[in-house]
Amino acid sequence: MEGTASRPGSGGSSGTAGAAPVVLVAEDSRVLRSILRGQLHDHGYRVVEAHDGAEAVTVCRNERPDVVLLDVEMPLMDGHLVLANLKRDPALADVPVVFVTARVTTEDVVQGLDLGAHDYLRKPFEASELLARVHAALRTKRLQDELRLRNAELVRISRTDTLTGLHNRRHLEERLAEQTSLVKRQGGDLGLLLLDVDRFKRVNDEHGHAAGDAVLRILAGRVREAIRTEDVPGRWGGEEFLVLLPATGRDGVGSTGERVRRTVAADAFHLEAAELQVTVSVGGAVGVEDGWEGLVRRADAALYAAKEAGRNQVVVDRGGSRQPDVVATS
Ligand code: GH3
Ligand code: MG
Ligand code: MG
Ligand code: MG
Repeated sequence: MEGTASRPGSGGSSGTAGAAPVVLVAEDSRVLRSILRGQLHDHGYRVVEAHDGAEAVTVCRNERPDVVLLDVEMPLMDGHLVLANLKRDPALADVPVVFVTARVTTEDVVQGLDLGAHDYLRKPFEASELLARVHAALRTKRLQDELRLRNAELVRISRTDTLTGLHNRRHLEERLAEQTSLVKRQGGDLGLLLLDVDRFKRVNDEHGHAAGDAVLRILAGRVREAIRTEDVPGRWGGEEFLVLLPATGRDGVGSTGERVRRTVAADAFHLEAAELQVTVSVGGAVGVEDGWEGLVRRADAALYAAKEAGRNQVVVDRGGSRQPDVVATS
């Protein structure tokens, strides 16, 4: 029944689409290695080899095989120990391992499966059974890889603002919490900017909601343009944006806020039916002594002060109980 072993290259391996899937044969018997290599190679697999347990772990790290055929009894490190090592490495934990062994007691099989083995192949074996088990392991690996990709995409979507493509509030709050605890543990600065579009209601009222949306999209691009790659920009709410500024003190917050403000105001926003001059007011704050909620609250108070002072300007919180002060005006 060679028919069970269709050519595995079709449908693409986990790596490059169409590339031959890679099987690691970890087996101390040279004769058996050569038999396995021949049978797998004839059916479209690329075979990498290891002749003891320690080498098996190394080859796994370097070659990232799609399936591992693992002898149980090997010198230096037996198959069970190899498997335990792979399971501890997040990059290798999901590679399906098929034990190849002459041990036939139910106890051995149960122990191997408990350790996280995908399957068992008993020596001596027929080529057809070998190929069928490798093929099944490969199918599992591909499904897992696909699932991981889809999950990563779902995570990305759940953290992205659909209108602007910037991070959304959920992501910002998590990064704020993460950066705050990092600074509390290791010291350093954390800065933050809050931006609010000036007189945005007028844009909606005079040009329609779709034009308002277009303004927010263009604005997002300009904010990105004005900051460093390590800064974290996101949409905090309706027409409010937040930028997290890691390792940034008060001066950096002021100058970055001013650069954002200037970049927004520099050129007209070209919409389909109109050209608009848009400005933002910016509030900045630094420090995590009152938690990220405190940091945001102080930036918000500074933003309010910027609005009060006439809009299109940057105000940075001075910390403590002092009033925020104006860094720059238009
Ligand atoms: P200012 O901030 O300068 O005080 O004035 P403003 O006109 O911007 O004030 P306000 O914050 O009260 O208005 C914000 C407006 O933003 C109200 C709301 O309808 C609009 N808005 C919020 N989110 C969106 C959105 O996603 N798209 C559009 N088009 N409008 C939005
Ligand atoms: Mg052996
Ligand atoms: Mg607002
Ligand atoms: Mg506004």
